[in-house]
Amino acid sequence: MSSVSCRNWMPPVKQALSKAMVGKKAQVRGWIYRTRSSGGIVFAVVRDVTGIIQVTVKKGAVPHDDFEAALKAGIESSVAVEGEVAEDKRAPGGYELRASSFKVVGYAEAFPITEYQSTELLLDLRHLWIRSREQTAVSRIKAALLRGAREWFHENDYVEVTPPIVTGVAPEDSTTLFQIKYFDRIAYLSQSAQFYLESLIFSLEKVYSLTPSFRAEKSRTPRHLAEYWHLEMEAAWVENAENMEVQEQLLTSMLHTAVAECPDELKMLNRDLSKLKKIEPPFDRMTYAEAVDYLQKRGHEISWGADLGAIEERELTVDRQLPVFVINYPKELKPFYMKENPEDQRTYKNSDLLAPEGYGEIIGGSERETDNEPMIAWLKDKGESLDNYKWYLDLRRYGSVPHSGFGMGIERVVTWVCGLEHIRDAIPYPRTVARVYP
Ligand code: NSS
Repeated sequence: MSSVSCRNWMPPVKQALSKAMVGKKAQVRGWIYRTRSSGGIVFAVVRDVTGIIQVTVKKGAVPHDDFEAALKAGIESSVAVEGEVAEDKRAPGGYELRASSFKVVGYAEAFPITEYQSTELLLDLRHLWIRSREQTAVSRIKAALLRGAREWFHENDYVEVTPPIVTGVAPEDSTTLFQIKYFDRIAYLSQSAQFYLESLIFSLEKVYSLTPSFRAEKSRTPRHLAEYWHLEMEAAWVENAENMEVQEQLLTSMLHTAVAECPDELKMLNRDLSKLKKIEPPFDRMTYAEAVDYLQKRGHEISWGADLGAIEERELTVDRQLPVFVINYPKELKPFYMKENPEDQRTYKNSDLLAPEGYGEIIGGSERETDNEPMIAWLKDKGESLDNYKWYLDLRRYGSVPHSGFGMGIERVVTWVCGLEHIRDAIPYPRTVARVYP
């Protein structure tokens, strides 16, 4: 319980201690990261938004109650400290705050996370684990990537739009839809905003959205979430070659923003900044047929028409430093809305962008079919109700234009940029087959 009113405190300095502050008064508010006491001194390392700061609380240098509070306060207790900045080589960062006042704002019970914990326990205690320095670094890098994306779209005249999450259509795969009871009928959680973005290009021409997408995929893999953040764009008058150029530029701009704004966070995650800095367009393009050929030569049992899974995508990218586009997939492997490739009618004008170092697919994109005839034939063939798609088919009936777009899985990008082993660490509260708690 609070033993001090925060209102009585001046806002603390939100910057790390530095040489210029030595001898000056400063205030710190934060949470105890670790603490020990010896011979009338408490050494409390306090964590705040700037990092960690060592605070020394000396008996006699603070009021008696403050010293008792410093002795009593355990890990994750929230504290407010005033004192003088001093240089000390042994302190993390080289500086410490010598307390003249030490108030506990909220005592913490014995913190349930200690050094070695199972993955399951850390997921059960996710609401506490997200305070960790690794998780904090990932959150900052993710925010920088998203800011980089928004800036790029803004500079290139795209309009951010807000498509619905509750929908009646399955743009990707009707077997991975989450059904919800929607008043007295069934509806679905969105798999992709694509169809809605397509409808908006007829007025805004260049649009994008950032929304949660939902996939009821039973697969427990290190790259699938049931709920992920989807950055999607759609543009009128754009063919697939230009669509890929947009992806290269957007992704590069996102990476450069993250490297510029979060170098310390990336280093803390052991990420080699020089690798990320080198990423610049153009990225290589290889056809699906070339990819199959490459895989066969490396001993993979794969033939034309088979999908590229995590293992194949790993092989295609493990030795690469730049992302690579795989283009022109066989029609059977991709959804019905894609435009046929006039140079090989067995394939579409589409691309998957694979991240380097073995990470694999981060973006799926294509030029879109502009005529209803092949789409209606496909839907009928699959036994889909044309009524559900009537509005989508209308888009081709009233002034159809060439257009393209793509969707980027934000947590896939974060997994790669942060060098994570599992996608669940790219989101504060991962939703997987086994988990909706906390
Ligand atoms: O299914 S996609 O490949 N394509 C679409 O949804 C298009 N309708 C997007 C568009 O053109 N507007 O998904 C796009 C990306 C894919 O490349 C992955 O990076 C990511 O979305 N994705 C996922 N991330 C995490 N977990 C899961 N389950 C997942 N599924 C796709």
